Amino acid sequence: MKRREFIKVSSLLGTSAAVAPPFMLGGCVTNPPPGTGVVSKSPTICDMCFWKCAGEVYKEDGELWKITGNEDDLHSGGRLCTRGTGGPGAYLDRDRLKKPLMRVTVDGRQTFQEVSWDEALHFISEKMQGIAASAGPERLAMLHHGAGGHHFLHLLRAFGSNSHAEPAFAQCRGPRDVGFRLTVGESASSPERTDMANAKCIVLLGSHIGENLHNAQVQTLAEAINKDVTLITVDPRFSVPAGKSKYWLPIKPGTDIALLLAWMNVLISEDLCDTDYLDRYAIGFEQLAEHVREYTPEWVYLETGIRPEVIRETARELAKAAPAAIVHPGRHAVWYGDDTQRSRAIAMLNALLGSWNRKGGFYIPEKVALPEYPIPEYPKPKFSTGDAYPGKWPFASQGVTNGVIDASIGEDAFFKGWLVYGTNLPQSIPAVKDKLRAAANSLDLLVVVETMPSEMTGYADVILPECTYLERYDDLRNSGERHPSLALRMPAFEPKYESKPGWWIAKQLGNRLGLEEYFPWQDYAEKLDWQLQQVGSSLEEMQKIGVKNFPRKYPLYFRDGQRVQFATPSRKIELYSQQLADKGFDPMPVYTPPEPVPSGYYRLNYGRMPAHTFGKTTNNPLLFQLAPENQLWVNPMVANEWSIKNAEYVRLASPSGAISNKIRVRVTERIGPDSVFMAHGFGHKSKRLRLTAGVGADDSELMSNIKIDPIMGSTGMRSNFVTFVKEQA
Ligand SMILES: Nc1nc2c(c(=O)[nH]1)N[C@H]1C(S)=C(S)[C@@H](COP(=O)(O)OP(=O)(O)OC[C@H]3O[C@@H](n4cnc5c(=O)[nH]c(N)nc54)[C@H](O)[C@@H]3O)O[C@H]1N2
Ligand SMILES: Nc1nc2c(c(=O)[nH]1)N[C@H]1C(S)=C(S)[C@@H](COP(=O)(O)OP(=O)(O)OC[C@H]3O[C@@H](n4cnc5c(=O)[nH]c(N)nc54)[C@H](O)[C@@H]3O)O[C@H]1N2
Ligand code: SF4
Ligand SMILES: [Mo]
Repeated sequence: MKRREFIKVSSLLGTSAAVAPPFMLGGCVTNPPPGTGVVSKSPTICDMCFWKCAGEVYKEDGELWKITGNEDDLHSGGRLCTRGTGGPGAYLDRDRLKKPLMRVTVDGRQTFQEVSWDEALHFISEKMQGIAASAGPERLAMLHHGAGGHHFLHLLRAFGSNSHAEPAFAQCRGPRDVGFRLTVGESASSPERTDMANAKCIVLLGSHIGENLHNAQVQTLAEAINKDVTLITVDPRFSVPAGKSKYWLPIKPGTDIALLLAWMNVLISEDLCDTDYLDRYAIGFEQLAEHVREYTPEWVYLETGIRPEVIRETARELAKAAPAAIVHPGRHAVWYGDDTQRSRAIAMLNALLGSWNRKGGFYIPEKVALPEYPIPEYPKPKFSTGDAYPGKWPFASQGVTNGVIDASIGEDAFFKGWLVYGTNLPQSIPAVKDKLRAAANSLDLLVVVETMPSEMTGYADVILPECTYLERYDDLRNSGERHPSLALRMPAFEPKYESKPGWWIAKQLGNRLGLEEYFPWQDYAEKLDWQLQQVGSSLEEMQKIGVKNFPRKYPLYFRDGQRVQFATPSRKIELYSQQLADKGFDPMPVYTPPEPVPSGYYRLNYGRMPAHTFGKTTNNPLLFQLAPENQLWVNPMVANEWSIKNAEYVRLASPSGAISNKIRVRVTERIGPDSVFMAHGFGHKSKRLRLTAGVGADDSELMSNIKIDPIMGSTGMRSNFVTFVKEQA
């Protein structure tokens, strides 16, 4: 077996002109001089994050001018966020991958060599066939994130495997979705099905909407604030929404379950629950009442630091507003390893308020009934992803990234090959680099499909350059939400360099693998047109309008007294979960105190910054100019103790000895003295990301103390501690 060295994707790639494009002045897209040129526009779906806002790409004389929101798009309120407006930077980035690259050994040293598409695809299909013949197609797994991954999932399934995992589950919203499913039988959806614009009271529990810039959510929260919603923000940090809240509850990190149980205690002991709703729809109320009896506001105060009268007052505010009350499910829910239980507590609290599927609480999402293009049935795989880690995480409803990675290490590893699409695992999974190296050494094939020379590409056998979202068709957007709609992403430009669209790459591989019948269309336009014709539209129409809104077929909320079957074993909302009890877990959430902060250390808090999406946009030339680096929030007392000045650079160290890149300090009262805070996505190591390489610190590399949720396998990341290593002058 060959050993793979980590290769820095280096100067093998050609460079393009070093001049800034004409519209890139001062970090934002500027208007061209009036009256010049011919302006045209075409529709797109933004890919600067995963929210999928519909936009319009404007060109002047065929040259990219700007991207704006599509005014008919209810999903985005017709507007793009800062990152969406910076989309041209993704297309123009000089550091983009330009040609397929293959790992070769030259003079005993491994390096990447430019190869033709033919050569790269031939190599991959031979290896895939080898894996299928020797071990079975199921031994090929996919790790992915983002809409474009669908083309490769289709290829994987046609090939005979359904083994896949994404960090959007185990490193993001997995525990939330599982917690809600265990309780109300459904997930909180993406986009989140919160009816914020109609809510009278909203609790944000560690969900920093405003810094977390999911577009429509920010707009509906702003709408609610304009209508005088009672906003309660529970966050140890004075976040953007905390500043707009009636109540800011600076909770002691890791104690949220105690607060949620105390709120339930108040609602039940003061008879403030929606008893009609509970009688009709829920089971386990008596057990819950008994369970939360000990979680009195007085007791919980000692754990959370939130005064008993504030706990009571906020519980009453929620009850007063109910059912137009939302305890927001959050999104990045992987905190302390008890995350499914915390998410369950959130779902249960919403049930006590009667807000699930009620106006001002949660709504029932609806999609357009869009038929799939007819293809033969996929072969039935002999194994599913979970068979690679039997007995672990019984409620994992999707593949678990860490499980797949662990099952790819060693001679006898379960998985023999990986397709990696649109995910930068070295940054998005803490404490994973040694494992990635070991997996890369064990696997027979490791393909990375990317637009940029990310850290992940350094582990590949073959790197395939995908063109950006502005140069390709992808699937129609058809998300379950308030207003069913379809949106089109189409190419505004020919793919630059030798990059290719994902659908083309998947189809080429399919053809080489004898799977032509799964790719019966000539190109993706043909497939999309067929689908659109089935719902009374056409590609031609969508190319003009970009977004088509459809009427709802079903009510947005439960009707009064409606009989409902929930998708749980009891067909009711399960306040008491027999499913969990049967597998040896607590049937109702139990609070366990978080690990204390070791002396001399600070809790590592992290989150989002408005101008960037993780590490995916930090090299974007437009967004780089807006926000070149992340900052470390430090409380003045702590700064004083360490003699650290505002704007000074420091390094951080973890208890296991990891040292971060240097990061600029922002001294602020908005963070307490027990924690520091930074935005995730910086501190890139790949030198070919020439703008962002080495700039700012990476929270992931400081995370050695991760807490895996035993229920569904997610990676709790908030239990990490750091201390300062001062830069020598
Ligand atoms: N330490 C830490 N870890 C985290 C988080 C955190 O806050 N802190 N957040 C977690 C969360 S919430 C999530 S959702 C995950 C996200 O984790 P990932 O999905 O891995 O996100 P990124 O790190 O942005 O990596 C996306 C990669 O896709 C590439 N890419 C961009 N556009 C395209 C395209 O059109 N085609 C292809 N093929 N590739 C493209 C980018 O260049 C980039 O390398 O990370 C999780 N991990
Ligand atoms: N601009 C921008 N927006 C984004 C993204 C992006 O990369 N950039 N990524 C998107 C994605 S994929 C996701 S998943 C979401 C994530 O967005 P969110 O779900 O909002 O989550 P986080 O980014 O983890 O930030 C959570 C907040 O939790 C607070 N916090 C920390 N510890 C605790 C605690 O113990 N208790 C409580 N109550 N609060 C705590 C932090 O101070 C922080 O303010 O953002 C999305 N939106
Ligand atoms: S929220 Fe912003 S970055 Fe995300 S899809 Fe919408 S406009 Fe693009
Ligand atoms: Mo996420």
